[in-house]
Amino acid sequence: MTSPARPVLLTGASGALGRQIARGLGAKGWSLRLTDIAPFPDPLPAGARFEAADLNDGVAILRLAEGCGTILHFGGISIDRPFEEVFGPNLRGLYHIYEAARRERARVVFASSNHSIGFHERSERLDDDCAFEPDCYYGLSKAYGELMGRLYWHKHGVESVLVRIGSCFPEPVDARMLATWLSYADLVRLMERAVLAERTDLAVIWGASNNARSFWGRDARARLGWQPEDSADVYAAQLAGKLSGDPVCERYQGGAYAANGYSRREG
Ligand code: NAI
Ligand code: 15L
Repeated sequence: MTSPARPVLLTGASGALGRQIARGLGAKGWSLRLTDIAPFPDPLPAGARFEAADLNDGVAILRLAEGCGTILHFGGISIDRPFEEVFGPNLRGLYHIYEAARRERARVVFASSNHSIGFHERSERLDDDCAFEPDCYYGLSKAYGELMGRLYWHKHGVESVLVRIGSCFPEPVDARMLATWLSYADLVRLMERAVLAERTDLAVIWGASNNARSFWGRDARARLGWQPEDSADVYAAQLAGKLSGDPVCERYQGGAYAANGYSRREG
């Protein structure tokens, strides 16, 4: 079984996706450093250790990253919240992650989000070079994170895999997720490839399973050697009619996040 040469740091380890990644990569016997502001709720995998830290604490992040070859950055505010809440973990915290990566010559795998492009209409099929169209302050922080990745690539040669995750849950729950769903198993396989790929340079990946109704097209997955194996299509009969009833939500890829607080007057 292939293991990375240097330990992997995982932020947001106590969150929904962090726990899946810790379990999946831990089961491969990888050396993992897990961190989160909240305690890790599961039994620690054999090769893992956990240390609590706040992403706002740059010294702690630098220390946690010492000797690591990859940082899987999943920590921070993960939903639509007011600017003041998003600012510390997602903007300042992101800077701490990239400074640590520069010091360690480590690769960053950043959990970006479809909400960085959420104001594209659902009728559009987007490639990885589409314009950012954030649909909330949270989505804006993900666009900032991707731009931070670009800055550190061009200026310092820090590699980044920028994963625009759609909807990563145990299963899709509405019609929109027939396009955006990413299975946990596809997520873990993507993380494995993002760590093990010999070179990624600056790679943008659409984090979705193999969904026929996807809004998204070309990306850099071939460079990583990743292909999703699951699909939301098997839920189509059950979910196709499960719409929100809100025209703004249904118009835009970001759905409810685009609609939340929407006050634009049409015409
Ligand atoms: P989550 O909210 O379950 O996990 C985020 C973790 O970050 C939590 O455990 C939380 O304690 C930690 N955290 C928050 N503030 C922190 C701070 N100041 N310092 C250290 N840790 C802090 O979210 P989930 O669903 O696991 O998402 C993980 C990442 O993936 C997030 O960055 C999210 O934006 C991104 N993502 C998730 C999607 C999904 O469908 N689950 C879709 C798109 C992106
Ligand atoms: C996200 O970015 C969130 O982290 C997640 O909770 C979902 O809301 C997801 O997007 C989505 O768009 O379904």
